Amino acid sequence: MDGKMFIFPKETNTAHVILKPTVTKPLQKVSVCLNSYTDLSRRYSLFSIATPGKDNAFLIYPEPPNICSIYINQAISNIRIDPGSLGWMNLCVTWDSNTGEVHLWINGRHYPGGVLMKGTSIAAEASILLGQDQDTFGGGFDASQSFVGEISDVNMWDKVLTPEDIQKAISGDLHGNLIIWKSLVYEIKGDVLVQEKLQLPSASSSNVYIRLIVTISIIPGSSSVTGIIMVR
Ligand SMILES: [Ca+2]
Repeated sequence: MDGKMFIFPKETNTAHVILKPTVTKPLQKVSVCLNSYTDLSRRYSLFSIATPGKDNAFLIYPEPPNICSIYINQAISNIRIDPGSLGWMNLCVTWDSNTGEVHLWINGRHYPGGVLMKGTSIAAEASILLGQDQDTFGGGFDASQSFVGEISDVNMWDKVLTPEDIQKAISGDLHGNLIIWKSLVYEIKGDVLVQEKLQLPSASSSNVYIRLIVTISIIPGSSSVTGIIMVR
């Protein structure tokens, strides 16, 4: 799926993508990163894992404008986020059973997610999907919780990413080991499209990220301009 994305064109209780991990095993540590775009103003499921008896074993559930809820084994953390974060997002969630700590990263900004379900694990038998919130194992969808928009660069690890790892994942330099976007194994159900990601013509062969930081300070009688340009 390198250079491609999933498009969920409309609100349904059917459209979803089933993701097949490379290995199935109980997870005591997990990280998930993805990019998404939506203009939904209601809450929606972004990434849903159900296990037998636990429909919200791992769920990323934004509630615009300023909440992103994370579920681990049915327990919920409502994380308050910058309202400007929604729309285009690159998002990572990490969870570590040893401490129970949840961390959320949106567009490079860190939001502590508190402590959830310390000492538990996410069961090996997992139904992992995009586009719908599961209320049963692999089903129980509700159109009013469905995703409408674009999702790409979905990766999942059986470890907790460090801030440096998060940066690499956002840049496309770190690939998942359980779900690997560039060699994604998936199954589309219902109305979901696969399309090329739109990129600038000059950036057709690789992803290019440009961050421009400019600070301007004006002292009476003189002025100085400092600019930092980071190009990858
Ligand atoms: Ca659910």
